[in-house]
Amino acid sequence: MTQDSAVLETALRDEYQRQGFFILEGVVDDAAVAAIKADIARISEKEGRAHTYFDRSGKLRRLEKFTAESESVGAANRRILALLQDVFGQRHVLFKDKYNFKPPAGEGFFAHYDGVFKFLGADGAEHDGWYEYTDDFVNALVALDDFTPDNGPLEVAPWHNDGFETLFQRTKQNGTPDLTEAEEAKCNFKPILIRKGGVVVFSNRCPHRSKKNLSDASRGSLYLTYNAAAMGDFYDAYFRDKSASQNKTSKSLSGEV
Ligand SMILES: O=C(O)CCC(=O)C(=O)O
Repeated sequence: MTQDSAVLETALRDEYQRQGFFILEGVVDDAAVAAIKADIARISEKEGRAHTYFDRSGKLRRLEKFTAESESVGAANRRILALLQDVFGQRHVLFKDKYNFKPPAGEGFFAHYDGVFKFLGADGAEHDGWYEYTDDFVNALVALDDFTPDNGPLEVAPWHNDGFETLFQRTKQNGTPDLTEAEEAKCNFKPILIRKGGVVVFSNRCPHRSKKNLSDASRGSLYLTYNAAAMGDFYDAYFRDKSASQNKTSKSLSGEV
């Protein structure tokens, strides 16, 4: 590690501790972005694939659980793991992976935390969303297209650094992690206008949302979510439980149409 990179990593850690997120441009180069998009297109064409979600107008909205099927996503995952190690001084493991397509006119996402909901498991018992596994998650969003004011960029607010029950009380408590309108109105959201190849690292406790894509081009984003390796590896358990969940509400979240 050079002195310059050590200074940068300390600044990023301070920023994360203050507001729950930081932005880093130029993490993934253009060739790697193109390779990820090509792999995702290939995987999304697999007939009858599980972990594939459509929006209410039938547009492809999201793909999940694909890192093992893509060399390029695997490389991005390793790059992010190294970044988290440098910034937080701690080893992380992948908790979940998703790709949001956001085609032209594709739906936005209501303001929400990540993982703060209750679900009815296959055992018929109620479980605490992601907190069923552990209680601290870091998202890395890799922008695969430039985020512009028109294409429904991610908007992030400083984190609510509270535990599950306090966060849960601020949600609609309807099987999604969506915030109530009153709580959303209290947040100071910032649109993240990063360029393709940039990364936003943010806590699952940061309220975030996005609007519909009003541009005429798709806006792809890869989300890799991590937890500290010391807490365990929950990737397979998470996807097994998500598939078995008896919740009737959307498992890929919804937003304004
Ligand atoms: O990609 C977006 O527009 C926001 C996605 C989001 O908030 C989510 O998938 O949790």
